Amino acid sequence: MGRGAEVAAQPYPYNLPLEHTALVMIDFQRDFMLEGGFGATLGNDVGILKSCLPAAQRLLAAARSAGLFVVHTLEAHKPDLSDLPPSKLHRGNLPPGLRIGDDGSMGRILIAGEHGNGIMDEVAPIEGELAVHKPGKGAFWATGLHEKLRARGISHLLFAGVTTEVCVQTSMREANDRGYECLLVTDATASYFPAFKESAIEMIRAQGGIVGWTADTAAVEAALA
Ligand code: C5J
Repeated sequence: MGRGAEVAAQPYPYNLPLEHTALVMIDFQRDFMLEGGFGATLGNDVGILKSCLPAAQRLLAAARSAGLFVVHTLEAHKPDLSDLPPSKLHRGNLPPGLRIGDDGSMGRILIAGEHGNGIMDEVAPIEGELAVHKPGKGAFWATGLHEKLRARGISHLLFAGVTTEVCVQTSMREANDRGYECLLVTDATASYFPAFKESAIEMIRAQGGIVGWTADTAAVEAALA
């Protein structure tokens, strides 16, 4: 199986094979983390998400140093909205909020290629890393991500990103059902609702790790060093 590492995780230690592990950075986008984006238009206090950026930067650096494959996801729709179901377009009842595709202060809301839809500079992808546009909350719906990971022999996934209980948890559950061994890095993820973040963490690792493991960035750094 090659080189491995053990992370001090909950509910018990997590063993990862370095050549078969990827870091998945979920939706670290301006649309969720800054004023003028999708998150703000839904009525959320977006400032709270920035709390996870320092840990996410450290995690990304550790993964890059260890040679892990890195995936970045972006919740993004095509400019013609052909991948946007009416149910998603019309969800939300928070006037004067903007809808997906409308013009906002960072460009069209949640549309691929717009400035607001891009990844925060602090954790931006570099050459050789995979950036995946996803029209849904989960990273495996309509993206081809599973096939790309399988082609590289990836079996283990470390998850970070925003928001914990929506796109991160959905993606982790999708991955778990596809047979990946998943670990959520707890301080490298954030929610607009801190209580939801804590609940998601508990749900993931309950029942002997029914969705996967959890550990903080320091534990992952120690394992990858
Ligand atoms: C949401 C996400 N919350 N990235 N997206 O709509 O979690």
